[in-house]
Amino acid sequence: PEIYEKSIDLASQKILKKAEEEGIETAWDRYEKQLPQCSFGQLGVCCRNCNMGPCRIDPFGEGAQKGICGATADIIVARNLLRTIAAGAAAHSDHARDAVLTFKKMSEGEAGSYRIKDEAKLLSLASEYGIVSEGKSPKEVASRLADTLLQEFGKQDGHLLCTRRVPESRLKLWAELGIEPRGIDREIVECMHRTHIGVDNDAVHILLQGLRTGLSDGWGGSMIATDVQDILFGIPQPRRSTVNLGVLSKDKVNVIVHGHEPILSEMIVEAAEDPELLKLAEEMGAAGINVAGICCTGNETLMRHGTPIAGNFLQQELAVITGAIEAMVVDVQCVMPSLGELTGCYHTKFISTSPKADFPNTIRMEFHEGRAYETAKEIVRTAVENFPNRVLEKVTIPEEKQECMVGFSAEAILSALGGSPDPLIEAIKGGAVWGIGAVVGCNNVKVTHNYGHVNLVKELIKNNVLVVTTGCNAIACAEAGLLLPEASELAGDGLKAVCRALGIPPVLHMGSCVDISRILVLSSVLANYLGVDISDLPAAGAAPEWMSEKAVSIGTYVVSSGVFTVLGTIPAVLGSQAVTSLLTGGLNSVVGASFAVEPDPLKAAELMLEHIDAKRKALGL
Ligand code: BF8
Ligand code: SF4
Repeated sequence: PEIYEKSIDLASQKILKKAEEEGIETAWDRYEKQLPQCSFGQLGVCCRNCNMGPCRIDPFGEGAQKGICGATADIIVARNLLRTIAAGAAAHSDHARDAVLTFKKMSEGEAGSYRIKDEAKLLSLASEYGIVSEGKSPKEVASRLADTLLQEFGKQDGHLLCTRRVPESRLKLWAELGIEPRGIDREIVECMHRTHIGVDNDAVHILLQGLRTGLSDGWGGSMIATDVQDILFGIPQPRRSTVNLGVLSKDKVNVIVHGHEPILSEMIVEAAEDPELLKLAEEMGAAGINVAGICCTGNETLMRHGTPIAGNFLQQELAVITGAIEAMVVDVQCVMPSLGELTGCYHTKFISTSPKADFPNTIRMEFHEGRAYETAKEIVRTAVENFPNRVLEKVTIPEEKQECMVGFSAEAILSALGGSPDPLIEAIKGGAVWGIGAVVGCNNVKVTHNYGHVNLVKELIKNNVLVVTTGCNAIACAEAGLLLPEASELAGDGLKAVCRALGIPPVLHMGSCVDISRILVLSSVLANYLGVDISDLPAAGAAPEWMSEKAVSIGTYVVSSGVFTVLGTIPAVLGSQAVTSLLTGGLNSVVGASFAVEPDPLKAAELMLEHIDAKRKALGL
């Protein structure tokens, strides 16, 4: 494809051109080499769950219709989907576990670099979990809370406590369906068990476990991650920052934090302000130290400190190709292993930090809570000492950078509304805000980078739909200038007036992908305030360019929570008519919401608007 077909973003196009000129390979080149992609894989009808296989079902009905064990396309597709959900839920929830373990160690004085940043949130969360805080020190409360949260992972009986935030009607429905999540780890393990050869072999039965596992992520793991990170690092509040490759500095040391866990990136941001390292930077001839984020760890520091973001998922390689990065520091998730070879073409040091995640050609600097700040300083020092190795002839930093306004946690949104959801509810009732669109998710080389994100969101705000965003969609929107109050010029008259009155953008950045839990909380608040179920709200979700297993888990819990969701790239389920029609229709009569698949962002917006119209009508609006 031509460069403009790879990305709509000018900065990215410039660096793609540089890559071409330098003969550097990117994800787009590797995608081309994969074509045509395996159609059995695309349809989800290939099974490798035992060593009699691999088995595959002939989608045209001429060849094999059953695997060796007798599994049909329906069974194979459902089992594969369940494993995908399990992997996604595991990624979010294992991240959450590490946050809670850090929190626990902090409370015991074993993680000196961390402290309780938001005591009010600590106390309110503790009381939600039934922990009495009177007469206890904040650290004692934190310790008790950490123990309770850790039990949510390994719980052997009862259900997840987090789900008490859900409207009564929804909780009752889950209980009736038998999908109220139990222990977080338990749901994931049970998925692996059920998909072993000869266990669960009914597509519907398998998928119900998928819904339960998704819910254990959204209302469990992801929500715990968000809450604990807020206590440790603060609840995000509105602030301004800048995004895109142009945030890289030509005269400062550029340190990229890429991955997902603020446990690391928070420390790097702090270390970059250390006088000792700033002095060293000066000695190395640099004008300072510039930390910029990529992917969700970038979203975390953006939301809490206004640290700039260099790009979203498909810009990680491009950032290196600018030739301006001294260190690419990564932890877990969405980090391309290609960065190993790629950083070798430039002076960039590729530093891996998670005990769980190593990559080719990295410098290992394992990160442990006990000496978090010390390690962060060593990492930043490595970057600073690398500054003199920057090769000026190889450096191209695009001038494109865009201002944005971020930091819209549920708490911040409520306070922007004056402390109560009432003004938003009134705006929805009056029709100025026609509905709410939650647009989230990744980039995917199968579609033009940022095209789906930006066009879908623009179409929604044009139609007075207030958009909430997280993850790589949020970064795409920021790059397109949609996260500014001025972007309300692109909104319909109703939304424009509301944004002006409140001084907010028409697209609200709510955080990283685990922070989709903030969207869940917000929808619960609105539903409870109106006295309806989440599925009654004039709201719809979308993931226009999704690719990760985490996104599948997210889609599953969003739909199971009652929100219609449009996917922009096609999931590997079309090989089963039964599974496909359940996901895109049948689920409506089960959980009151379903999926749709629509690659064209304008048509996707239309589907969301139709859904919102129908919900408004049902509410008598
Ligand atoms: O957790 S949106 S590409 S970075 S998976 Fe990954 Fe997808 Fe981006 Fe954040 Ni979320
Ligand atoms: Fe084939 Fe069944 Fe084994 Fe899957 S579990 S590989 S369908 S025999």
